[in-house]
Amino acid sequence: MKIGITCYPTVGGSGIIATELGKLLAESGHEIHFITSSLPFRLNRVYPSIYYHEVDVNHYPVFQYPPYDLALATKMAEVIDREELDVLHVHYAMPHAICAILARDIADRDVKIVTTLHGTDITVLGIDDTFKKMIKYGIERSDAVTAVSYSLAEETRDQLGVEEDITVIHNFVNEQEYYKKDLESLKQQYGIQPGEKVIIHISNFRKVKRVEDVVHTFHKINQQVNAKLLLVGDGPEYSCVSNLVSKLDLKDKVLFLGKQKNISDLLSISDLKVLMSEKESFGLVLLEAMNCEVPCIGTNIGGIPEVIQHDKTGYIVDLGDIDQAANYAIYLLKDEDLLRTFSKNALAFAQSSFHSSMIVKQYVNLYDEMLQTE
Ligand code: GMT
Repeated sequence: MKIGITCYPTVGGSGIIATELGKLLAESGHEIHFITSSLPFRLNRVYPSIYYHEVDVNHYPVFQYPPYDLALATKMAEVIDREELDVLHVHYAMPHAICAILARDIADRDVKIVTTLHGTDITVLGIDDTFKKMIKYGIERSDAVTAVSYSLAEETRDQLGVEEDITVIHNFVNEQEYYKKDLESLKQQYGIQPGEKVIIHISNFRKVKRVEDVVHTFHKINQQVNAKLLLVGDGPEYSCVSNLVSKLDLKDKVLFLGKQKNISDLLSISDLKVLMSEKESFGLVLLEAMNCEVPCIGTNIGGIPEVIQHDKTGYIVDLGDIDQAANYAIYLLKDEDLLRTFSKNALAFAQSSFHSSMIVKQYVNLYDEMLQTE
């Protein structure tokens, strides 16, 4: 098949999924055309059957705002015709599905449009009446729609009144990259003492991630377990979080690592992952952790309970319940046997339910079904 892929190419779960999917599809013999505003950050080497078509937005002085969406639709239409695409798979309804629909109208040949919903377009934009109708239109005019969790599919139906089928295809990780490595020396380089436990949080520090809850949870854990907290990522809440760390006198215990590329190395030196988000359609970082044998504590929100098996691979707590999160963490971190069991369970669950080979097959089956129905 010849498959076009559009996503936000910068750091973020949806961009990672779109790019890794393209790479795996190319490995299994399909021809992939990325149509994006910049080179997807995970395309870090040459792949013979992957092509990249850059969307360039002209900054004519007459336009008050650069027309990115129209430039994208034009580029999509050009690629559909020139490369004879069978499928155009877009990640995010807003604006990518809308652009794809416009491109299909402009192009001379037909193409099947698959839209994958990742969360923010539904859980944030879907609440905004300005965009609601537009997002619904994008979903209804796609040939197939997928969501990364049952929770997101249900929320889409509830919020937008969409009646079309939404196929749930969970996220996956690149197992070649996410596995537990022996990196004791890295621990020493970070000043982590032997016997000290490592708790990790990775996010883009948006408000919805509630990183302050992570710090409060850690504060309680640290009163009973000798531990360090690794905070990975950067974003709007960074300075609030940093102030809180100082206020709680945790500066020696919390390491702010900023944006990092080799996340699996950091996960490999971690004992527990904490994600206290108030919105999370899936929580790809949890799956990354599980593949590196790290149990997780997460909130009872969105897709998180589909990823964490409570009392087996980690624990689920109510939103904002830092006491419960800390109690579970202390209980787990104090019991080496239980911690080892949870680590093994986490890896086993990731492999049995979210393995990339299974997930990619689900996308290919969907493309096949769509191409067979006229
Ligand atoms: O979480 C973010 O802020 C980034 C966002 C994105 O667009 O990459 O993540 C969303 O998509 C990921 C991949 O499907 C999911 O794992 C995240 O849970 C989802 N984020 C939210 O729903 C807030």
